[in-house]
Amino acid sequence: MAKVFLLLGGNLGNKKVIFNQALALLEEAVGKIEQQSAIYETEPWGFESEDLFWNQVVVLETRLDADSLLQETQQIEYQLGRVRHGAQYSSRLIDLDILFYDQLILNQPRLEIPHPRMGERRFVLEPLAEIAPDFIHPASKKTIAQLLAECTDQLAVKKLDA
Ligand code: PH2
Ligand code: MG
Ligand code: MG
Repeated sequence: MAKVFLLLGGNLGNKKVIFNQALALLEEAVGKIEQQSAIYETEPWGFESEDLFWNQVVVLETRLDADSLLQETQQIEYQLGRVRHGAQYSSRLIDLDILFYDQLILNQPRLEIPHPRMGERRFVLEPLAEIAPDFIHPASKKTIAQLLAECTDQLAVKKLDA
């Protein structure tokens, strides 16, 4: 079994309903959820929008290999109504990103693990540090707590009450 960290993100529609559906579909298609962070309300990173994001990190145990995991998460995104608008960042109902797959390092055009931009993104590091501050990033060998301490992203990341 592999331990995988996923990031949920979305800034359109009924986020509460969509996040609950995403978690249920992940448990069906990927594996048991072992840990989940609080939900964070976050300013859009890398593009302009009035619509704030919700972000959450979950840890699952899975029998899927990394490619199958990507297929399943994309399938869930489409099932929940995701449409892609080309290469630019844009508002979306749901995004499921693979942050870590055990200590695997993968650099394929279609799939990079660990997620290549997490160090620049407070909306990833805050929820990740809540549940796994001592997890070691397999490429940089830094802990999540260290990456968060070094992160210069100033965009607002606010933990919501459960
Ligand atoms: N995802 C992006 C681009 N910008 N900003 C926030 N706050 N949260 C996200 O999940 C997010 C983003 C690309 O996937
Ligand atoms: Mg993303
Ligand atoms: Mg994505």
